[in-house]
Parts: sequence; structure tokens; C-alpha cells
Amino acid sequence: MAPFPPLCAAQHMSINWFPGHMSKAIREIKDILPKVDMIIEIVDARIPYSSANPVISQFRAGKPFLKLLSKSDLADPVVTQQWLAHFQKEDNVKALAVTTVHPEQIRQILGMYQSMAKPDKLGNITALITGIPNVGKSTIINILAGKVIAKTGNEPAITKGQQRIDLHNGLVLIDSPGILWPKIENPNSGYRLAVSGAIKETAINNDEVGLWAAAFFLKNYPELMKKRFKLETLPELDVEFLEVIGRQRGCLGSGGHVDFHKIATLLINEFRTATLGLISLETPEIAMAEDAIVQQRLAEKEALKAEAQRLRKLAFKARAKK
Ligand SMILES: Nc1nc2c(ncn2[C@@H]2O[C@H](COP(=O)(O)OP(=O)(O)OP(=O)(O)O)[C@@H](O)[C@H]2O)c(=O)[nH]1
Ligand SMILES: [Mg+2]
Repeated sequence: MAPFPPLCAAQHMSINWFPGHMSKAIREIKDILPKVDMIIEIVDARIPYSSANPVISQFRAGKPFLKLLSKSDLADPVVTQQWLAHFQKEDNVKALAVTTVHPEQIRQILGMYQSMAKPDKLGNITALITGIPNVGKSTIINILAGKVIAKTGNEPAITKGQQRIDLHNGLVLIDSPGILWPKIENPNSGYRLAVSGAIKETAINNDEVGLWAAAFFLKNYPELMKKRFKLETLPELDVEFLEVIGRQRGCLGSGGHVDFHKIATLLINEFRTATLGLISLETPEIAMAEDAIVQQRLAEKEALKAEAQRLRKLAFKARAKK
């Protein structure tokens, strides 16, 4: 996968979707953590870095951690293997790729959790299920329970409050609402979350997200694009690509011009259903390189803040002396 796209601030679509129930959900997760024996974080197999909660490692306090890469039926299998190898390197972390196409893979968890955590006095292991919106948390809980206990749906923010589910086999699950974080520091992660369907439609600009996706697919999955849109050669630019496939699909507006909103939405939807093929939006190598830049930018911002504070204090002292 090509190192794409660069972290370009000018291109940055800011995502402002942090509804009240999410900050409440984060508070509730902090409250329940001392009472849980292990954490199951569900990330999207197509974006395991961008869909991982950046603060969960701070909450974690060394508790056993199971990372489930969900919707793996939609992801590029080669990239999923790279991610599994990457996560297994971490201490006290197990990782598993799962999909509802193979519910038996999900049920493997029932044979794993006892070796990961110690039961409480009542013989139960309590696991917190956490993850971004629409990643499949409630679906996985229903498969583990063997019946429909938690409400599911193909849009973000279906689960609105915490729910305790006793499987009566030694495992107690805490379902929680999907959470994002107040600020998505990596602009590419913002796009990836938007393309994958984790962000409410009304909080994103599909034209911009579609352009990002078009550029990414052209660069990283050209053969799949040629096949899907029956093209022998591909245009070089994202806009041209949208223009060509927009005409092909009859996404036209007044005056016969391509309706970019329509074709962008169609492209995003075809990605979400894997109609375009099996596509992952990030590899461990790319994610780690981006993360290093993000961390450096954060450190620089912190240093600037500290310097501004130091200067304010000096000015305050100087005024007090006068
Ligand atoms: N293709 C595919 N779709 C899945 C898979 N797992 C879940 N889904 C679908 O993803 C959508 C979201 O599932 P939910 O279980 O409601 O997701 P959630 O994480 O509980 O979502 P919130 O409660 O909104 O945070 C549903 O339409 C599921 O059918 C999977 O492995 N593959
Ligand atoms: Mg849910």
C-alpha cells in the first residue's frame, strides 16, 4: 500500500460529531473499568488504527486486552494478517479477526476468555465491550449470547446506554455505546472513519469524503477499480475518476453535468458493502508512520502551550513587582 495520502492540513475536513451520549458513555466506561476483568476492544478490520480509541490504553491499567478486528469479510485479507501480527507483538494483548459470515470464529472467544483473566468470587469474568460506533459490538454480543439481546442497526449510535449481559456460562459482558473522541488528531483517520460508516451521515461532507476515497482507491487498488468500472485505463486524478464513473452510472445533474455528491455517495456505499472488492484503508506500516507525525505535532503543541504559560507567568510577576 502506498504511503497515502500525506497528512495535509489544507485538505483537512474537520469532523464534529461528539454527541452528549458519547461523553456520558466515556465517563461510564471510566467508572466501570475498576470492576471489569478484561477489555474487548472491537476495531474495524479495514481501519484497525483509525478505529482504535486513543485513550483506551490509558484506561486499560494492564488489564487483559482482546482486540477483535470486526467485519473482516469486507477487509483486504493480506492487510488483516499484517494487523494481527502487529497486535500480537503487544504485551498481554490477543487479537482475532472476526466476521458475522463465520459466527463460529466469534464463538472462539468463549473458549479463550478463561485463559486471559481471573474470575471473581462468584466465578464470573466480566468483560467490557468497547469500540467506535457501528463497528459491530452489539452484533458480536448477540452471537456470543446465542440470542438477540442487544439492539443492532446499520447506522452509528444505535446503542445509547451501557447494558450488562450475563451469559450464564461464567462470562458477563458490558455492552456500551460506540464512542469517538472529541478531536480526531489524524486527518486521514477522520476520512477513514467517515468512509467506513462510523460517523453519522449528517456530520460529514460526502463530496469531500468521496474525493478522498477516490484518490485512495486509484492509488492503492487500481486493479479493483478497473474491474468494477470496466475501465482499461484509469484517470490520474480523483476528480477525473469521479467524473468518468459518474457519467458511466448516470449520476448527472442539470445540464448533463456529473452530480459529484451522487457519485461520491455511490462510491462510498460500494466500498462499505465491499462491492468494489476487499479493501483496507491502512496498513500497520502506514498507520505507525502517520502516528509518529501526529505524536510529534501534539508534542510541539504542548511545548508551545507550556512556553506561552511560562511567558504569561513571567509577565504577571513583572507586573506584580512594579
Ligand atoms: N459485513 C459485515 N457487517 C457486520 C459485521 N458485524 C456487524 N455488521 C453490521 O454492522 C452494523 C452495525 O452493527 P451493530 O452491532 O449495531 O454495531 P455497534 O458497534 O453495536 O453500533 P453502535 O451501537 O451504534 O455503536 C449492522 O448492520 C451489522 O449487521 C460483519 O462481521 N460483517
Ligand atoms: Mg450497539
